[in-house]
Amino acid sequence: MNENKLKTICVVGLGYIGLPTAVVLASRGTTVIGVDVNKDVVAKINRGEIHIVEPDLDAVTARVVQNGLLRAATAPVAADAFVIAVPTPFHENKADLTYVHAAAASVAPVLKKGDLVVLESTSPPGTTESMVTQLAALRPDLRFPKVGEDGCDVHVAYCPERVLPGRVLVELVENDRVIGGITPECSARAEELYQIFCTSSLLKTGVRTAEMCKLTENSFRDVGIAFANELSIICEKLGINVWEVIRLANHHPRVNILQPGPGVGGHCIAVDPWFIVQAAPEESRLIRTAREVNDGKPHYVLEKIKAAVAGVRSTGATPKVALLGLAFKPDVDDFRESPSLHIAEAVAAWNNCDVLVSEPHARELPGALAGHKHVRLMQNVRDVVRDAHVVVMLVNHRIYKEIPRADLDNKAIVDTRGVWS
Ligand code: SAJ
Repeated sequence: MNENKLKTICVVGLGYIGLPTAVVLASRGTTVIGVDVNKDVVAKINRGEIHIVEPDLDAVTARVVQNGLLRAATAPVAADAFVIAVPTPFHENKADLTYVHAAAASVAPVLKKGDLVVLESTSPPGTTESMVTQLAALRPDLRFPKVGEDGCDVHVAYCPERVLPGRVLVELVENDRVIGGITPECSARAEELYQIFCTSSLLKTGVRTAEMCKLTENSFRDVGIAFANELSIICEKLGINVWEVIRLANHHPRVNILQPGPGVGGHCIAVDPWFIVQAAPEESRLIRTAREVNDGKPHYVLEKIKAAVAGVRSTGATPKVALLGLAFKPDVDDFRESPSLHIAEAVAAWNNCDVLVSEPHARELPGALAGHKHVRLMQNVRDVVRDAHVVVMLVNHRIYKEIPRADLDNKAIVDTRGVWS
């Protein structure tokens, strides 16, 4: 049972973060109202079903909806705390805060003295304070917190999510959380919320530090991957096996190089560093360059495929190209910002070869791959490879370990993940 003072919590935005957060809070005995503007999502959740793919989330959702602790609605209702977990997309080199401001506007009418509002969406530094300014304008009858001042009617904090898709229910509970209140009193209030379900450390800090912390974590990873990707291009030029170099270098006790790949995908690491660049363009030279290196990697891979296709064509045959994997990383069914999908779409658009696609997590061809006569999605992995002249390893899904090395004999191989290198 929830012995906490926060008995009723409204979670605004029922996506990849908001829904699991709402479900986990409800599973601890809190009454949760999940809010989403999408009526279909709301109806589905109220039937005890889910609209995203995440291990075990379906069973826990069904249980908390059935026992009445979670219900979904299209608008916020009065509650003790409000968690905002809506998307912050990146448009024209700027963070688009439309959804954050719309969520804050929807919460404003039901706020009362003593409430807590926590923003979880990945945001450029200063966003939470701008949300407070907005709330204060909408509710002049309530006193909102100010950095460096004591006292307020409604506490406000920023607390970024840091969960890895595929492990969300575990990481929500076990990952340490950074909590940045507008004031220390706000941080303490927000800490009470995360105490409901977190078994990990709750680290309190200032609001802008918390916002920057999330961006820093993903930029750190992006810079690390860019280093690996640049290294792969350098080693190729010098005729050196990059995978062996990394494996050996990582034996050094203070070296831990990440893995090269076809580029960086997903909706976080490929986006969040731009929020830092936006905030300090002149100063963010390394972070910007890392983004450019990672964004450039698919073009490099495409040049290699192009050369392999030209090689087959010079023998008079119609080239058949096998593309293994379309997801943004191994063993997930998520194609958002996937460099592998972009590479596949570009190869399909050349219109000069047969394209055999393997993606164990797709029942039909996603994106712009659909509708081409010369592009086929094939279920059996060995068949895809058998029929091809050129085999391109794009995503090292577990299932590809089943491909015997002998199946690749006499084929041109473009291995972006080092599976066969
Ligand atoms: N990748 C490589 N080489 C590597 C590691 C990853 O090329 O060595 C590529 C992947 O193939 C993928 C991309 O990078 O295309 C991102 O994958 P990821 O597993 O590094 O990260 P995400 O996007 O699934 O999740 C990240 C996580 N952040 C960090 O690890 C710092 C997660 O903890 C965050 O919660 C999430 O972003 C988020 O929501 O911000």
